Amino acid sequence: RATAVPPTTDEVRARVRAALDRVGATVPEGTGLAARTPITGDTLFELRADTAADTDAAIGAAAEAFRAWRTTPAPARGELVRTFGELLRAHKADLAVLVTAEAGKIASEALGEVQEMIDICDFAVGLSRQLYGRSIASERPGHRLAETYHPLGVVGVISAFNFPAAVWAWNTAIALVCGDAVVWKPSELTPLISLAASHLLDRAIAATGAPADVHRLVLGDRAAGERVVDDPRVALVSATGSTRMGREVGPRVAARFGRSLLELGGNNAAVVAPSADLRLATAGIVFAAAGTAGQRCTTLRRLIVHEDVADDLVGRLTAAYAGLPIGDPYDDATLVGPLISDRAADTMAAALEQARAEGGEVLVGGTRVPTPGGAYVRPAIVRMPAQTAIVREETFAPVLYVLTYRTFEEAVALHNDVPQGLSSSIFTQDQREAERFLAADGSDCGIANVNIGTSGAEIGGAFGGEKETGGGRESGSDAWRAYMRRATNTINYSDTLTLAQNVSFL
Ligand code: UN1
Repeated sequence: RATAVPPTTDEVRARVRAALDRVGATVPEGTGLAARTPITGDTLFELRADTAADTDAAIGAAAEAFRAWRTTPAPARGELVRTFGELLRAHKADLAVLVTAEAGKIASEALGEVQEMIDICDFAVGLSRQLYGRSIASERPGHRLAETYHPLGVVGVISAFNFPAAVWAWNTAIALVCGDAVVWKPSELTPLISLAASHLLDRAIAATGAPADVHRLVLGDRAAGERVVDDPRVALVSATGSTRMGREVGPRVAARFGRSLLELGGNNAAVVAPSADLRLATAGIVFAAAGTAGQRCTTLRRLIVHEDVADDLVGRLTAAYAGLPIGDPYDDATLVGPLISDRAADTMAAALEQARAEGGEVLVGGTRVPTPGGAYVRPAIVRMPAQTAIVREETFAPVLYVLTYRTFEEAVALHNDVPQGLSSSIFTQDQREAERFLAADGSDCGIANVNIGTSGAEIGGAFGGEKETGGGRESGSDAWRAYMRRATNTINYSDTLTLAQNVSFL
């Protein structure tokens, strides 16, 4: 399929400037950080990076703001998030322009990312009147047991390039209604969307009279993230990124008895059973595997298909892949934009080479689309003889490995036999099989779906995964509890002191 020619760097810069102007955000010009676009691979602006002292000061200011914020009534905190959500609605298109410029997402997915931000604000506003604790039956007469949820402190949010704004919003909207202050260290690959989103929150803070430092943005590289991770004033570190990053962050935060919430790698699979509706499965698989150019943590990376339907399904998938429009992510017709960097394209090429060495056959894609700049690749489907070493790894690019199975037990065993545990799905019309996939001895992931792909979760559910994915849960359901501290209260309203467990003393 003919590819849409990407715009020039000057064209991208002009769009970005206009979007930033409409939002009202200014770019701190200086040195230390380059805002780049994967659309052409070039630099858009040189920015001033925050120093170590700036980072420490931001954490200190947030800690100070927390002291006032924690006693602001939760529904009043919700008012800040409601106002922020309205600004997001008004600037949805502007933010999407920036997401496309820095992360390379196609237009509809960039708008979808901003929609997730709006949705989580709505959720958080409702939550601001529902931070419920339990009331518990006491074993003693004249006593009452209850639990109270209190604000936790400063939340450090470390976010990744691929969801440069939504994942921050999940954390921040919830943390703010929970009475926490937030220090945000975004990916150094996406400073402009961070500046814009943070500026809109600052506008909401000013409009509602919340403490100015209840949110602080820190722009910098890995060292800035490390300061957030190691600072004892940061009560919770919520970090999204690679398993390698999480392996460092988790123990460092634990060493100072801080809390961490980790959203790390995924190696998500779909099982396709003989009864599956293959038309629906094809659509679900193509979006999950090739959408966002394979750069979601929920991207479908492994297909475990019953041998009776494998040829039919693979035929449909290769045909769909051959027609995927690749190129300018601002063009509405494009479905696959650029990878984040040349390095990502090299990693993809190396993975395909290893897959071949391990007996794999590339059925479609895997090559680079020639463009003057930017890393545009054709999403690949690779048939594998077994779940070899490369299949067990997360390669952050559009590579879908196909494995076949004979029995359901074999499919589940293959499914769970990877180190990661984020998202999973089964395509089947057999209800027993669907339920077995969702049961205790079925999928071992934090997300398990039926007749829908692995990616594109709604914000209403808790988001996160097991094993090397890190165990954290963000976004909806009761994920808010991670952002608060729980106090258990025993109240004696009798005139006698009764000890628990029938202990007698004095
Ligand atoms: C991520 O890739 O880090 O479920 C988050 C999804 C999106 C979020 C992905 N709602 O694909």
